[in-house]
Order: sequence, then structure tokens, then C-alpha cells
Amino acid sequence: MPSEVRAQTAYIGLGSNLEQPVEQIKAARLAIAALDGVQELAFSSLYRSPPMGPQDQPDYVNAVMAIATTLTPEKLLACLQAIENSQGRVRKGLRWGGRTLDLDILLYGERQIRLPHLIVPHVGIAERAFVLYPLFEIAPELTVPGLGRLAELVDNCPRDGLERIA
Ligand code: ROI
Repeated sequence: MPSEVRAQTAYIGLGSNLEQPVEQIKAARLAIAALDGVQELAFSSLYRSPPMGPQDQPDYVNAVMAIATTLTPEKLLACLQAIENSQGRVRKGLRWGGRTLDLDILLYGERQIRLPHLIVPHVGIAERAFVLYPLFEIAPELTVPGLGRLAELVDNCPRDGLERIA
């Protein structure tokens, strides 16, 4: 084992539309920042957005967090899933139905990862205003591996009702 592991910058997407979404996002931010091997670098504003997918569910609150981490992508994913579970995430029911907390690894350094349970950059990132706009707020100069400049992705993605929460 190397005695020092180089930290990578990773971006995490946070979303919630059940059980006091703003509080869910704030609690998740603290839980992520408290993980061993994780340091918070930046946190976007909170955004409200109409649901993508089935419309008979509440609006979402979304945000993006930048971290420096020495965790591997798979270990980070496991930690994020543990936080989702501890905040009452129920993994059955309708696909694309409401959720108390959704934590996605959007980007992990420059890496492109294709595992059965983990695809990075996150699937659909280029079509999701609720991911691109908060990401752009904290990392306007970013290039998304395989997809190009974030600024250009934002320009090509309508806001779809996304609003920054004051
Ligand atoms: N829609 C919005 N607006 N925000 C989300 O975070 C979100 N997450 C999801 C689905 C159900 C696809 N829709 C969403 O997983």
C-alpha cells in the first residue's frame, strides 16, 4: 500500500423531494464532509426543479458539492449509499419515483468509469439542468471527460424550470 494516496477532486450531485428536502440536503452535506478521506472544497446554492420523470411527485431540491478525496470511486460510492440509507432512502417502488436523498458521483477527477453499478461521468449529465447549472456555479472552467466544456453543455441545456433558492 502506498503510504500517501493522491487526492482527487470529485463532484457529487445531491437531490431530494421528500421529507423536508432542504434539510435532507444540508444533513447530507455534513455527512459527506465528515467522511474519512473526504474534504469539502465547494458547495453550490440550492436549486428547486420540477421532477424529471413521473410528474406526480413533489419538486426536487438539488445541489452539487466538490470534494477532495483519497477514497476510490467504489469506496466513495459505498459511503454515499450508506448516507442515503441512513437518511431513510427506500430502494423499492417506482423507478424514477420520489426519494428522500439521492447522492450521485458526477465526476471523479478525469476518470471515465464503466462498471455495472457505477458510471462516471454520471449518465444523463448533459441533459440534466439540475446537475449542470449547480455544477457550473462552482466549477465554471470544468471540462467533462468525453463530453467537452461544461460551459458549452450548459448553453445547450434549457433550464427546464430550474430556480436557485434564495
Ligand atoms: N428530477 C429532478 N428535478 N431532480 C432530481 O434530482 C431527480 N432525480 C431523479 C429523477 C427521478 C430522475 N428525477 C429528478 O432520480
